[in-house]
Amino acid sequence: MTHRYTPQEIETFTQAVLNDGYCLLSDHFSPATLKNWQEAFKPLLEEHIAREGSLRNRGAARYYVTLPFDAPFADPSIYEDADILAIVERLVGEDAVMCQLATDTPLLGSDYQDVHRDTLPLFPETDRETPPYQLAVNFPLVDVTLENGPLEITRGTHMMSKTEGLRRMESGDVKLEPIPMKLGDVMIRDVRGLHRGTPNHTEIPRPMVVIGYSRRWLFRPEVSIQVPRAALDTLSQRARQLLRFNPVVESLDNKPEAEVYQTFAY
Ligand SMILES: O=C(O)CCC(=O)C(=O)O
Repeated sequence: MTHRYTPQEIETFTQAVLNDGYCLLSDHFSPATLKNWQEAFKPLLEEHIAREGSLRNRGAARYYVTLPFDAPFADPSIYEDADILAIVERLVGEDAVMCQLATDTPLLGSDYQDVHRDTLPLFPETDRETPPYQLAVNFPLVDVTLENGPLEITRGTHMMSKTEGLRRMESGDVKLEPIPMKLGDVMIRDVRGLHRGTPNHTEIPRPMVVIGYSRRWLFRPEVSIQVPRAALDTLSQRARQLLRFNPVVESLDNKPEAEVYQTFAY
């Protein structure tokens, strides 16, 4: 896998995540690849809504759908991207794991979510934050505009308690900023940064992929990637290393009744 960015640029992105809580890599993934994902995702979203649409656990008309570790989504050009992994390793360690492959999709009728973080603090009794331990690599399957539900995110709140982050929002020191993204753009974010989903005012769903990478010792029972045994032999050394703590399954056909990741906002 080849790098697009120099080591200095990789360091700049890494520092942005450490300081602001996120960075953006413009025009990073091939739009043609993502259009294939978009086509393959449509029936998965429909099936998901038919199966558990009534749960509405992400808010009205907003769905969290796990992607199967199968073509086209089990794509090393995406999850083994050299630049992204270089940034991920600097943030959560060379022995990082990949623990989540999923999507968030607001539809017409969706609303503002409550401002939240995607993880609990490691040491809640101290009110202090630590270096990063869980990252989301987010990229949309359509262009994200101000009309179709951009993620709104705050800078710097990953390094303070939620209470303090909300207080600074209240006082105006910290602002929620909408992040429009083109197909191909990638955001790497520390999931502790305060953020929220916003309404999609268009008829077209706005899927945002989330690939989770974390420290090797972090256990989030809500997320995992079921790796089909038959795929194991086709994986690179790097992929096997990244996926090493995920369950290996005989078949991807036995889906759980509902998404396991129901409680999501902390
Ligand atoms: O995809 C989005 O717009 C945000 C969704 C989100 O933050 C969540 O459901 O945790």
